[in-house]
Amino acid sequence: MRVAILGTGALGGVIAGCLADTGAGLVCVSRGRTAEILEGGLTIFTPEGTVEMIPRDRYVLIDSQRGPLNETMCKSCDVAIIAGKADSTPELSSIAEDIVSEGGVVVSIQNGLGNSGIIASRVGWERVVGGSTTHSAWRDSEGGVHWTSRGSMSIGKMDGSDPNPTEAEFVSLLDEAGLNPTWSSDINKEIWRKLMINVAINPICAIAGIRNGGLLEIPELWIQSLEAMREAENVARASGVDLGAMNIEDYLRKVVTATSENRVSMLQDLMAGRKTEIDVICGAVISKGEELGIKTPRNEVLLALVRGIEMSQNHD
Ligand code: KPL
Repeated sequence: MRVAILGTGALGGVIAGCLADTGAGLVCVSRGRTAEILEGGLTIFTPEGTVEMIPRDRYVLIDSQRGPLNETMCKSCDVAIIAGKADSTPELSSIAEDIVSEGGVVVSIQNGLGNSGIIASRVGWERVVGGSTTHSAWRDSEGGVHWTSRGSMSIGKMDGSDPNPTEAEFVSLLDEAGLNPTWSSDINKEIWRKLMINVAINPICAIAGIRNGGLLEIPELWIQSLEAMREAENVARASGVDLGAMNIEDYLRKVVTATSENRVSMLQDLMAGRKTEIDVICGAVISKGEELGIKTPRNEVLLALVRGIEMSQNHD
């Protein structure tokens, strides 16, 4: 099976590194400085403290800034995994359309709502697989990927259908790679559960400039995180997402504890002067809430504060 990873940043790097230990053909798509770094191989610091070096000859590297795909790469992959930031989804979907074979599929494991719809507009819903992951990672300035906590991955069709043979083979491959995958018959629920976590952790840790574990040490912040999460939960339930009976405080505590040493992706973005994913996180909750007549004041404040910081760093 040949797999392309579109957006080989922190999480994409973890997936590439794990797949490198399997027999899969690997294509890493990146751009600019990240592509330059990948020219020298990929270094992964595992949660167990070992360092893995993935040699450059283990993957084909495509710098997406260097123009259209080489003809030999077109339709060459069975699966394209989109692992980039939400604002790169339109560009990465177009690359996915070119690189994936006729019977191939495109998997999104990104944060936020709405990525699947953008991908479907390029390749059709029947070829889109939604996803969500609790693996967490960050990348240092030399491009080293620090896999901070070993989690799991859920993937599934947005209509809840069973996996086709390519999708089933892909799940087995992720399993062989040690990425703890499961095929979900309700991936929309998994995407919303992850969104609730991102709403609770990302903006507050980014604004306060703290690691995830800091939320447990500062009760005033913990209360705000929980409130933001509750708003997202209300919107999810009103949208018809079957979250079942869940204790959101326990769930949040479990994730914060497992990722306590992490600098959340939004904090990493602000520290690097990059645009954040606030629009597809709090922004998505607010607009869904507006559609359904549900108020989301915490999310509004968090969105405004993060946008304010972005603007002070000269973003649009
Ligand atoms: O998804 C994450 C992120 O950093 O974006 C969490 C789960 C909050 C881990 O840090």
